[in-house]
Amino acid sequence: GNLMGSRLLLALDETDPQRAFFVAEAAAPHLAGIKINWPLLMQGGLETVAKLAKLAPVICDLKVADIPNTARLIAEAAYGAGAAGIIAHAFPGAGPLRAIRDVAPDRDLYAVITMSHPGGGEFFDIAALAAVARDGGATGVVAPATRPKDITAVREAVGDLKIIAPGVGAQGGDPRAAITAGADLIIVGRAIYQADDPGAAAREFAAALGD
Ligand code: BMP
Repeated sequence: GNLMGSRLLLALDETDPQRAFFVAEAAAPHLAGIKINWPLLMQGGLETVAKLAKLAPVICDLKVADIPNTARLIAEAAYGAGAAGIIAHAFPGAGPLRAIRDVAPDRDLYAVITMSHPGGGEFFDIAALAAVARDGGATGVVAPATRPKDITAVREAVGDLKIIAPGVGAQGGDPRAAITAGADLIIVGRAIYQADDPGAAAREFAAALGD
């Protein structure tokens, strides 16, 4: 049994809002949260956040990478719509992260430390960006399930911040290896929302991640 609750975040990049809500409803009982990104937000609008928040906590993966004032305005919109968390890039520095944090000190802020695609680690300095995440008040970080060694390095650098790890399923990452390396939550998109039975797929991933 998994007494800690689900370790699974659904990356809901389904671009048809109706299909997205069907998937979210089917998967929700097995989820720690739903991550939405530009593809669904641009199709469904900001109201998508409030609708999904009725099913599970919503993380807005906006990959914010801007000056503090613009970051603040984006955060006001996303948290105001009901987001439980926002994902921002760390590379612009601690100032923009702090600006987001100040909008909603009781919600989550995740900073991207290094990315999951081939070559996605090339321009990201794990130690430096982990320090930015901490200075900026991030509550968590994003690190790649496709490179468990990087998750281990991120874990050493961020202490007890929450690590959420994309790259499982369609990108080839192994969920158990990511957890063993130090991830807290695993992010799965296509392998769930493109499945014939998204509810069953979510249940299987969640069960595989159980303690
Ligand atoms: P999928 O499981 O379909 O590959 O989806 C992964 C999700 O995680 C996507 O929403 C993607 O934008 C996001 N993501 C990622 O894949 N790698 C990163 O390094 C950072 C991400 O946010």
